[in-house]
Amino acid sequence: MLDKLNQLCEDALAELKSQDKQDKIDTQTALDEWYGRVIGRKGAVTLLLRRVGELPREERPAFGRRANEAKQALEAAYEARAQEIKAAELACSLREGAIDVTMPGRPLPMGRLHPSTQVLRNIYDIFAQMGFQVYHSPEVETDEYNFQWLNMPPHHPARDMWDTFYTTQEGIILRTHTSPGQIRAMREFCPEPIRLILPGMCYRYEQISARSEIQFNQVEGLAVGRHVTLTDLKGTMIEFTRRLYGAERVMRFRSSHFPFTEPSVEVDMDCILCQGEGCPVCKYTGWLEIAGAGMVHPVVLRNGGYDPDEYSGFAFGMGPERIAMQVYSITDIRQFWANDLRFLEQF
Ligand code: FA5
Repeated sequence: MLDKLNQLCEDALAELKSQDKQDKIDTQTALDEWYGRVIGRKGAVTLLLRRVGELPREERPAFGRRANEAKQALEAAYEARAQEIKAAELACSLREGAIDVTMPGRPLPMGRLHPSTQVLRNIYDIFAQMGFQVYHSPEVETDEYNFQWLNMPPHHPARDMWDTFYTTQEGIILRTHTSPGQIRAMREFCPEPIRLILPGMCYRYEQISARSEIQFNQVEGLAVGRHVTLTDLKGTMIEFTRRLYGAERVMRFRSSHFPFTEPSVEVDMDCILCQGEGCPVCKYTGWLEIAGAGMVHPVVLRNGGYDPDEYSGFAFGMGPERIAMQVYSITDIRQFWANDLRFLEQF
């Protein structure tokens, strides 16, 4: 029985050390299987040890000693192999998960400001230097603010100038221009003097074309106080256009009509593309319109809370997308909301 024990022990250790590819014990699962088969509760060595009672009494102590030695040797061999397997697995996972720190990184796509936002911010900066604050008013408006208090009662023919998006709620519309903000600002600040710009989105139920969108930004300007004159409006517009387009560019006032200003003008710049010579963009006139403007109508001043005998004011409304089109020579306004990266990445 002692020989059998020695043989079992020798075979088990040899199996553990075997480098033969097929028999090699190189995973924890294979090692556990070996353990169960050799020294587990039903392992060959364990079963043999239980048969010690079959030996003659005098042989039992020697067998017992040898059995202990064998068991300890097998346990130690098991532990050593388990350590080797663990180290090999760690080395393998380090090798496979290795990071090549010399590899160039993946470029992160950087967002940027929309061209309309860039022009808007440019406009804010210029007017801020002239003492104008930014005032926001709602995009969803009432008929009163958008038309009536701007001197356009129901059925006034001038309403046709602004093709309107109506909502299912009576009297609630999408603002067609930023001018309703004039009334809101005046009512908030009256009787204080006012110097504001009112930027934001406007909506018109218009035929979409290269020059006209159904949604676009406007920047309204409003100055109210004692002795505000048309000269102040002209000086402000000249200063603004010089700062935006450069000192060499020419601006002109052309008489016009808006129900909420009297007198009313259109502000034109000499065409950036042909330098005033005449081209298809300026329809061979040499001029491009950038804003509507005028002196605030007495009725509008009164609707805002100011006495027109004491106070006067000027107002203007410009389209930043049209301005951006001139500055960057963009030929189609539809590009602004088309979400085409090939267009947006150019700014
Ligand atoms: C107005 O909207 C007046 N409220 C402007 C105003 C304000 C006049 C204060 C007097 C005093 P108008 O409809 O012309 O005016 O629009 C003003 C500017 O908005 C235009 O010069 C243009 O730059 C821009 N704009 C108008 N319609 C569109 C459109 N469909 N798409 C893009 N921009 C537009």
